Amino acid sequence: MFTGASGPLTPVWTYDGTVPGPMLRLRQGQPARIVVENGLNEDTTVHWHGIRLQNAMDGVPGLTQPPIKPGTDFVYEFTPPDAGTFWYHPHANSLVQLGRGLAGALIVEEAEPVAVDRDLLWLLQDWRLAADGQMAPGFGSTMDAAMSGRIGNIVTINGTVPIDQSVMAGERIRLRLANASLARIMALRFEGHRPVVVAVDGQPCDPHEPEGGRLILAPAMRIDIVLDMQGDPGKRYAVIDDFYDGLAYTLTTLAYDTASSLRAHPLDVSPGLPRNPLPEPDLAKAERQEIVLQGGMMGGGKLAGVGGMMGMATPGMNGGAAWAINGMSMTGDGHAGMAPQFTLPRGATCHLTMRNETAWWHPMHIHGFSMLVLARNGSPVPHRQWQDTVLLAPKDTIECAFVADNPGDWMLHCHVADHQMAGLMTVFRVT
Ligand SMILES: [Cu+2]
Repeated sequence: MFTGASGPLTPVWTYDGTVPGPMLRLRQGQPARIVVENGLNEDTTVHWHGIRLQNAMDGVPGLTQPPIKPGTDFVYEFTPPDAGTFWYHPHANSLVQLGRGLAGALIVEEAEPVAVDRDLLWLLQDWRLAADGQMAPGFGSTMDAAMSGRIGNIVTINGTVPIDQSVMAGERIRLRLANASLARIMALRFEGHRPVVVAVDGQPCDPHEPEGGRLILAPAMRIDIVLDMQGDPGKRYAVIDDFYDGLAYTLTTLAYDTASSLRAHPLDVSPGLPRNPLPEPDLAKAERQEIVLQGGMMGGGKLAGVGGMMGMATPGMNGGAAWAINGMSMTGDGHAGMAPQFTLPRGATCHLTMRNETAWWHPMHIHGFSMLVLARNGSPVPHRQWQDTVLLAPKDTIECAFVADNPGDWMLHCHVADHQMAGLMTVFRVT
């Protein structure tokens, strides 16, 4: 019942009976052991998105582990090196399994607690429901696959469509935003407030206000913000997502308690977070690699799929390839026999250029590593930022770097699930 007690029931797939799955809280540097039992009627795995862990625990079927068969289990054991906001989801038949609800948040707590009044998390999910509240059919349709992916018609926060978020004047909130949608890109604005970005994809950055006050959150990305609640007691302020032109909507509303402010003056303590132990790229000695994203429908833009496109030559027909990386289409989800696109010697710095030749947006996700983002379209990026999921606008070129310190075969793919399934996926090897 995403829309409240009176709304229709929507059958979903769950971890431990809830959507989203249970919020896992781990401690930085402390070993974790998580047993996954597969109660589905199909193979699954769990990918711990953004965690730099041993390859065998990365959860890609056929590449890093055998799939978890129905009625069997698999034990994931890893020690998270980085504190921050992460999430978990299946990496088998992802489009359907993630789209039907399998996702959860994973918080790795800092060794020393961060000084805020409240620590909140919004796990955002986007659903395409039919009028009767049932999951709309047509997962993997040709149209979705070759265009913007399966964008839905209802967005939930932690499993419900919320009307209000109760807040107190004067409090400082750490708000962890995680986009677990299949395809929806979001641009969030907090009316009357000035969010400060303190971490992206779990990795702390220099605290800064986002350009134009908009937080761009593509599928699989996380942004931690610090919000000083400077609104007036008793008032209400909208949180608006206006990424798609003409399709802005109010995601939720910050509803202030009528009590007077907790503080006479806003906190002047810097909201910065302690850095994680990421290896520093050595750009002077870097191995250069380039991946080129190709395919999709002509035209493009932020959103298409309604009218006008029928009758064109259609890539992605019958679940085939609609996309390619360097001329090669790896389709479906993780499977056996995925040959690496390139190989890096262990310890080398990789200078990776990603060039989007398509007319569509792609959040590119790297497994096992966090990448230092260097430049976008030739210009250095304004804030020193590490990301495991980097959003490329149509025709964008992004340069990043990372130290290949973790051996294994790792995936690099678009996190629009339809795009990944239809060919926007590759593998690289660290020996
Ligand atoms: Cu994509």
